[in-house]
Amino acid sequence: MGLKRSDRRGFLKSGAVLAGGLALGAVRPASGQTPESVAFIKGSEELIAYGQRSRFETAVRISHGRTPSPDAFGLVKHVATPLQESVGVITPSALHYVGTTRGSYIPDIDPQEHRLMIHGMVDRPLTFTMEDLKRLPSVTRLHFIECAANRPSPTAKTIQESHGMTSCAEWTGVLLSVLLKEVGVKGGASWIVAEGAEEVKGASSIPMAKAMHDCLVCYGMNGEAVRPQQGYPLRLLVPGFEGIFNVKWLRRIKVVDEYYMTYNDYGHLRQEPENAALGYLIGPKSVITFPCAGQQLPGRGFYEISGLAWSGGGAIRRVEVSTDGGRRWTDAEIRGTAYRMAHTRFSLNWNWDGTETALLSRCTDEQGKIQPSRAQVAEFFNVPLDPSYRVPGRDNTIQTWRVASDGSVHNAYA
Ligand SMILES: Nc1nc2c(c(=O)[nH]1)N[C@H]1C(S)=C(S)[C@@H](COP(=O)(O)O)O[C@H]1N2
Ligand SMILES: [Mo]
Repeated sequence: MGLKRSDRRGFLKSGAVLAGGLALGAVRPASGQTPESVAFIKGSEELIAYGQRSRFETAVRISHGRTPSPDAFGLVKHVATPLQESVGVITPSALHYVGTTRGSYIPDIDPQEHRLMIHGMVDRPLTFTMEDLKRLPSVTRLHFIECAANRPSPTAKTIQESHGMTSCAEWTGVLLSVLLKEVGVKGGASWIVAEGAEEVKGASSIPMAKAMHDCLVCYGMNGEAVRPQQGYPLRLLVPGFEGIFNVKWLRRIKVVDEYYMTYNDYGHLRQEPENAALGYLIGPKSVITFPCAGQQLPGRGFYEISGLAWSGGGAIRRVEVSTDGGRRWTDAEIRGTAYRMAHTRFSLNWNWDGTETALLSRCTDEQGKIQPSRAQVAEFFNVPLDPSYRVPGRDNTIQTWRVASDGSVHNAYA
């Protein structure tokens, strides 16, 4: 049962209803920590020059699916973010998921040598250096990226396995429209093809309307240079579109008048009409990050349910949470500002009575689109719902976590 925000203080004060492990009122320093006994991290020149997290923080990325990263040849494939440890909405750069379409060696690019060429159906083909790009007006925006491989799955043991192929970062760069105006797009041009610098080129065809609207050519990520695994020194950001469009190690944009087949289309072509109908946009989608599969609740009592919601269709307007398997839904609180095409944190106060239950979340975006259940998608496409039914295109269906009476939390996929 959800509690209004104003109820929370009073609720926390009555320690009796809190989970056993949460000993409010026992006021003494933790495990004998006195000012004299606190251990210190020895200052090293490296740690002063470039910091790192505490050795007690252990969240790490894992290989996504069955392909290990790096593989026997040193290729990096898909790597998933530990969403179960996420707080706020920004994914630390070191934990940002990695998507490499065909597996890739991470290019080691000297920014001094790097160039971005824009050519094709343009008045003035141009080649930009990193210095050129940094002279132009910049924008900084919070945006998520999500891989099409990110989907609720019957075999996932943890949220990292089912939902870890999305991350959100603060991106800084130049609007692609600024560069396209600089080269002068010719009449009749309707697509761009963006290409990466690695051996498989990671190229994608993107509609001109999107390119002109809000695509970013990024050199900055979370306050520093884009990380090599994310496309250093330059990547394209196509807000709200499926991950594969966000071309990393960006070195070439060709302006064209039709969709170009690229290596990326292998496995991603929308041949089936139902798949094509779903378009390129992500979501709306949400998932509860605490409590989630793989976690263990210490006992009955108060918990803040917390999660992330995002949509390719714009800002998240509403998130509802059910703590009784989907019978009743309560509006969750949106934490902070809900930015367009960015992860948005939501929360709901919950008093767990210690009996088995199921937790679900569903979100609505600014277009009024509501995250569907698997049953609704199956009904829409008029196919029987069984556990083997695979949602076509990008799967943004509702994720259910089952809380067992011993406090263990599990993936409930049906
Ligand atoms: N050049 C290039 N760009 C690429 C890819 C690639 O393999 N090569 N992978 C794409 C895929 S499939 C995804 S999901 C996103 C992942 O971005 P990230 O690694 O920064 O999370 O990058 C896209 N851009
Ligand atoms: Mo991807």
